[in-house]
Amino acid sequence: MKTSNSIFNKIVILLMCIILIFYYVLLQTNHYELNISLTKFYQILNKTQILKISIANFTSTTTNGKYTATKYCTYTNTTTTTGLPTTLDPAFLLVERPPRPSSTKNKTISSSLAVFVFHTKHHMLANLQLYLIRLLATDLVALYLFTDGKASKDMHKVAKEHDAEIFSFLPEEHSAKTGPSDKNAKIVNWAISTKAKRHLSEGTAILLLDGDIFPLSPFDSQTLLNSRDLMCRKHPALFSRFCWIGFICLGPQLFSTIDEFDVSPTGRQGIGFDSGGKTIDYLLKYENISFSWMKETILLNTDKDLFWGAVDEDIRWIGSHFNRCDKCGPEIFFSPFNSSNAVFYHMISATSEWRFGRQSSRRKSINEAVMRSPYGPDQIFIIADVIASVNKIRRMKTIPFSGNLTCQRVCTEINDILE
Ligand SMILES: *[C@@H]1O[C@H](CO)[C@@H](O)[C@H](O)[C@H]1NC(C)=O
Ligand SMILES: *[C@@H]1O[C@H](CO)[C@@H](O)[C@H](O)[C@H]1NC(C)=O
Ligand SMILES: *[C@@H]1O[C@H](CO)[C@@H](O)[C@H](O)[C@H]1NC(C)=O
Ligand SMILES: *[C@@H]1O[C@H](CO)[C@@H](O)[C@H](O)[C@H]1NC(C)=O
Ligand SMILES: *[C@@H]1O[C@H](CO)[C@@H](O)[C@H](O)[C@H]1NC(C)=O
Ligand SMILES: *[C@@H]1O[C@H](CO)[C@@H](O)[C@H](O)[C@H]1NC(C)=O
Ligand SMILES: *[C@@H]1O[C@H](CO)[C@@H](O)[C@H](O)[C@H]1NC(C)=O
Ligand SMILES: CC(=O)N[C@H]1CO[C@H](CO)[C@@H](O)[C@@H]1O
Repeated sequence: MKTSNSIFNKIVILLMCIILIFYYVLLQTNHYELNISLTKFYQILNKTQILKISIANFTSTTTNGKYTATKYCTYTNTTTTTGLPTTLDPAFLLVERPPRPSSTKNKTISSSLAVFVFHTKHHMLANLQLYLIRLLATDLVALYLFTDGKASKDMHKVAKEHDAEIFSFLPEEHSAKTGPSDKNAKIVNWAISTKAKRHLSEGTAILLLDGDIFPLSPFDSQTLLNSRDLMCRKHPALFSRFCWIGFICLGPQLFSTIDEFDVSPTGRQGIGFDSGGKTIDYLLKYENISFSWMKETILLNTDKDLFWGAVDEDIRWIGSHFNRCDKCGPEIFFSPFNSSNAVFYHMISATSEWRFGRQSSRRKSINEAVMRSPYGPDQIFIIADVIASVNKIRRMKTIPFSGNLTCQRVCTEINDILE
C-alpha cells in the first residue's frame, strides 16, 4: 500500500511537472505554429531523459526587471546519483530589462542616429527605404547601405540620391556553402565591426534595418530607445528570446562591449537559434544592459485611413500570395513606449527570392503608392494624420510574446481594434 502510494505520488508529481513545462512553453513562446512548439517540447522532455522529477524552487522571481533564472523542475538522472541536475536553459527565460533610474533622468544626452540598411540587389526597394528614412528620421547623422554582393549601377544611383554611403560584401568573402541566415548574419556583423564603434563612441545610436523594413512615422534615437541601451524586435520563432536580426537599435552605452555583440545563428542544447541567436549570449552575459522588445501587430485588412492607404496594395498582395498562415499580412513593429510614435512596416520577404520569386511588380507598386501618397516628394504630409494612424495601430491587438499564438488566432483576430 505504502509503495503504491509513493509511486502514485511520483506519477502525480511527474504529471504536474509536465503540465508546468507545457504551460511554460505555451506562455513563453512567441511563435505562430503550435506544432513546432509541441515537437520541441517533446524533444526537450526526451532529451532530459526524465527518470525522476522533483519540483524544486518553483519560483518566478523577476525583480526590478533584472533577469533571474526561473527553476521549474529539476531533473535528476537516477542512474547516476552524482550527476548534476539539468535545468531549463536561461535563454528561454530572458525578460525585458528597464533602464537604470539614473539614465531615465538624464535629459542632457544629445540625440543622434546612424542607420545601417541591408540589401541584396533590389534597388527599387532600397530607394523606397532610404527615401522614407531620410524623410522620417529626425536626428539622422549617417546612412549606410550594405549590399550582399557587388552593388549594381542602379544601387549606386539610389545610394547617391539619398546621400547614403554604400559598402558591398563581396561573394568571395562568404564561404562556399554558407546558408542565407549565415550570410545575412555575416554581413550585419561585418557592418557592426567596421562601422559601429566610431558612431557609438560619439554618442550616436545605430539602427540596423533589414532592407524590407521602413518607417511610417517620424522617429529618432531617443524615442526609439527611451533610455534603454538596446531595443529590438524579439525573434518571432519558438522559444526565441533574442533579437531578430532585421531590427536592432544599439545605444551608445554599448560602446565598451560592442565587440562581443554578435548576430550569428547558434544552437543551445540541441535547439537551433536563427540569425540573431547569439544576441542571447550577449544579453545573458551583460545583465547590466537594459533592453526592450518592439511591439508587433499584423495588417490583415486594407484601410485608407491608415497612413493614407499607402500600404494597402501590399496588404492585398500578401493576402493573395502567401499561404503560410503565419504570414497572412505585413508586420508592423511599433514602439512600446507611449511617448514614441515610431511605427515600422515589414514588407515580408521583399529583399530576397527565398520565399517568393517574381516580386518586381510588388516592389514597384508599393514604391509608387508611397510616392503618390502624402509621403511623396511633391506632397505635404500632415502630422495629425500620422498620429491618428499611429493611435489606430496602438489600439490593435498585438502579437503577444507569450500565450495563444495559433495561426488561427494570429491570422483572424490580431487585426481587430481593441475598444
Ligand atoms: C509538425 O512538425 C514536424 C516537425 O517540424 C513536421 O514533421 C510535421 O509534418 C508537422 N505536422 C503538421 C501537421 O504540420
Ligand atoms: C529521443 O531520445 C533518443 C535518445 O537520446 C533519440 O535517439 C531519439 O531520436 C529522440 N527522439 C526524438 C523524437 O527526439
Ligand atoms: C544518465 O546517466 C547515464 C548513465 O551514467 C548517462 O549515460 C546519461 O548520459 C545520463 N543522462 C543525462 C541526461 O545526464
Ligand atoms: C548625463 O549625460 C551626460 C552626457 O552623456 C553626461 O556627461 C552626464 O554625466 C550624465 N549625467 C548623469 C547624472 O548621469
Ligand atoms: C556593463 O558592465 C560591463 C562590465 O561588466 C561594462 O563594461 C559595460 O560598460 C556595462 N554596460 C552598460 C550598458 O552599463
Ligand atoms: C500608456 O498608454 C496606455 C493607454 O493609453 C495606458 O494604459 C498606460 O498606462 C500608459 N503607460 C504609461 C507608462 O504612461
Ligand atoms: C487559441 O485561439 C483560437 C482562436 O481564437 C481558439 O480557437 C483556441 O481555442 C485558442 N486556444 C487556446 C489554447 O486558448
Ligand atoms: C524544495 C527545495 O528543493 N528547495 C530548495 C530551494 O533552493 C534552496 C537553495 O538553493 C535549497 O536550500 C532548498 O532546499
